[in-house]
Amino acid sequence: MSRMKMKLQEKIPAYRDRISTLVKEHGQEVIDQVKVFQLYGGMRGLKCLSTDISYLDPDEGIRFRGYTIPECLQKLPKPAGAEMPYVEGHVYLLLTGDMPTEEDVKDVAQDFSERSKVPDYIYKVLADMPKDTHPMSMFSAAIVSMQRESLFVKQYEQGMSKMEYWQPMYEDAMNLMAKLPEIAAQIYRMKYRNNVIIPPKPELDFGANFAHMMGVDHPYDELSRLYFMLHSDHESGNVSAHITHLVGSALSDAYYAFSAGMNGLAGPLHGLANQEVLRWIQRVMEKMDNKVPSKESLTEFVWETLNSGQVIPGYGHAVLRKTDPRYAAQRDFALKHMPDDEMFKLVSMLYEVVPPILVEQGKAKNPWPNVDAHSGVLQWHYGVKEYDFYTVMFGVGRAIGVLSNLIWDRAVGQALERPKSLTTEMLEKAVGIK
Ligand code: CMX
Repeated sequence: MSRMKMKLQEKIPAYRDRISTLVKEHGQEVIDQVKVFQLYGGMRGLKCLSTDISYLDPDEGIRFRGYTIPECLQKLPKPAGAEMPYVEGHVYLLLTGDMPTEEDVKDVAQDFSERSKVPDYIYKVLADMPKDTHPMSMFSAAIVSMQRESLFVKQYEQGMSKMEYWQPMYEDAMNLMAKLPEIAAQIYRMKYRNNVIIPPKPELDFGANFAHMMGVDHPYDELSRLYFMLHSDHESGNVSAHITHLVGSALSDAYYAFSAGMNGLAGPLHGLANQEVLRWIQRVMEKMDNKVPSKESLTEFVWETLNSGQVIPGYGHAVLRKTDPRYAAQRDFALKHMPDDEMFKLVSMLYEVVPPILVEQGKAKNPWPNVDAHSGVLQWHYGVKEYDFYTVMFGVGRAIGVLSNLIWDRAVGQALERPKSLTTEMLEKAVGIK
């Protein structure tokens, strides 16, 4: 058994006891109240989910198992001479809650490399899809096509105790995570590089192997490690995390649950915003004859977008009320590696121009940039210009968080999710409308 799985096996019983005490002794205590607007307003702010894997503070941003992004970047083990930590170490941290040692990380890396072979039939499925299929549809289809590999399903069919559910879920989740970099990179090469596939190098770490299969040189390996870590988790209420959890609550396996989560990530208000940002930036550049615009003309363009009833992609957030630290981490990377990039200069100018406009417009609760405002420009700089693909990379990162949550869901026996709905008439009566 891997060190990581052993660590989980040690931790799960005490955790189960903690939750069962909480529910048994305090199950009837009220922690939040539902307001009418929340029923129509996407349940915004409603405290009705629980996870210990990450927590999103509106002002501070995300903490992974209690660690801020700068703390993770500093404390997680790194490959020799590298700037960014191993993704494998971040997986260990999210899943177990403990900062990994070098040995722990090597063990996860070895485990991933043994699980990384993608079944050949996946490439047949992808090759048969129409050429104009969106890469996120290909990604989701590849994941759900592997559902027949699920160990959870096989063991469930044979009959298994509820206490054991987490074990095959762990196997499915790890098998899936290990295969995603190759699936993503091959979708890219199939679609945008004339189907010239670069075979994996299993001796490389998660991020470096992805960069290698994409065919992009250093420091794209560093960027990939950073990118996957930053996109891994954002507590439980965002669409991709919540769907994965919801579908998993029906005891659907990791393949069904995660592909459903990816279909949610593919929405323009969620993960697809990173492609929308690039599309929008391209429109600005085209309008300005591919030169960085003046602040005045950029201001005009931002207002034009707003006045035509569209959102400024990459700005605003359902929970955050300050600049997203994931944006800040990517900005630090750009300042170090590509300070003179024209598009980066434009992104920096947007950072100055957009927030005061959104404040003046007075609608968005958060005028500051989110993760998606910066990710595309870094990819573009290293030649990954096919922005339809960006959400797939978001998905590879997001897998780490949502699949870790799915393992814990089964470990603590999270129930089938089934909230209650009311009719409009009932609501009108409840508030006294006759
Ligand atoms: N540009 C223009 N208007 C915006 C805006 C933006 N970037 N962000 C919010 N608003 C508007 C909303 O559309 C809403 O308008 P209506 O009242 O007319 O419906 C109003 O401001 C209030 O919205 P909010 O409460 O501040 O934000 P929500 O929680 O409803 O939505 C989000 C959050 C992210 C969907 C929204 O800010 C948005 O559409 N941003 C642009 C898309 C984006 O960047 N998405 C990526 C988010 C990160 C991720 O999940 O990947």
